[in-house]
Amino acid sequence: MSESSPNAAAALRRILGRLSFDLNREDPGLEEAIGRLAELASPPKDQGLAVACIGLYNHGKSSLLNNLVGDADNRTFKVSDSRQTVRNQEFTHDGIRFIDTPGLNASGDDDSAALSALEQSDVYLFVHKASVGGLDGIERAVLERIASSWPQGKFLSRTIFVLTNLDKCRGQGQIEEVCGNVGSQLRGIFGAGDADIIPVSTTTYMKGLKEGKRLLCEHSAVPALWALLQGKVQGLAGSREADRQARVSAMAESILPRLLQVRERAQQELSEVQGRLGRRQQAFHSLKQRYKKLRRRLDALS
Ligand SMILES: Nc1nc2c(ncn2[C@@H]2O[C@H](COP(=O)(O)OP(=O)(O)OP(=O)(O)O)[C@@H](O)[C@H]2O)c(=O)[nH]1
Ligand SMILES: [Mg+2]
Repeated sequence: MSESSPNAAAALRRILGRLSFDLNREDPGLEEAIGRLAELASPPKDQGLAVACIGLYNHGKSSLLNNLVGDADNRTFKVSDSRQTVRNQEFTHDGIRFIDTPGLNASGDDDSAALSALEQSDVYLFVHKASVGGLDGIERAVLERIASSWPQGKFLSRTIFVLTNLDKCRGQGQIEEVCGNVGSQLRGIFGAGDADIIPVSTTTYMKGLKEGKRLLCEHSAVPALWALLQGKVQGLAGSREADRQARVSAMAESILPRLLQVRERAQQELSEVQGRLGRRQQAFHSLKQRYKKLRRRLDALS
């Protein structure tokens, strides 16, 4: 399969052009995977680098994005204690497109909005509430899904794990413990490589911004996160297109075998239908011959 990888997307398009039946009935989820591939293969033109923010609902994603776009009123991305963000929302600041997403697993198992935001983005912020401890089962399942379907290293090197609610942690001891736990959970999921993990307080930053208190802002660690994010964004700018193409190839390569199976089943069905048609044509032909014979006999009688 690997030798076909550069042409996998082209092969996929050729096969898709010939299929004309319900893909989902044949292979549930295939249609969605192809949709995500199509999005990735044709990104919106002339738009800046994108940063997507994902995480469980109510963990502080929208608050964090408001911090990063410098909105002291916390209004650009809607914030509330009940489930707030229900679809992806974008805002461009300082040349970066920030994408907010609905909380993971907030509506059953449908995390497709958040996962499609990842496909369209260059850098990811994975938000987790530090005060609840390590990553829970849902967060780990989403990360495992990403780890198994993305090229190795791609996700981890582009992601910053932001631990919010730093202000609610009981001292430095608890913060270090949570960072350590999350770090080892991530090593368990992604294998090698250390993740960027940074604890912040979005409420402290907001307060500092409103009251013009620089030290409070620094204490929130949001400026440190901003510097880390800028470094990642700048580091990626040059290799963006090559990275995207590598992702398209890898995704197409994982979809291609599934499509080939669907095509094989379709071909089997087609040859069965053709066989039935052939047998009917033969039966019709011999009926016609018998009719002609009978007709000749009748003509001879008259
Ligand atoms: N104390 C404290 N509260 C925070 C922090 N970050 C967010 N919050 C609060 O947590 C609640 C949820 O914040 P949101 O930013 O709306 O969370 P979200 O992840 O976007 O939530 P959904 O859009 O519903 O998925 C709000 O009441 C925020 O004020 C933080 O660092 N410290
Ligand atoms: Mg939100």
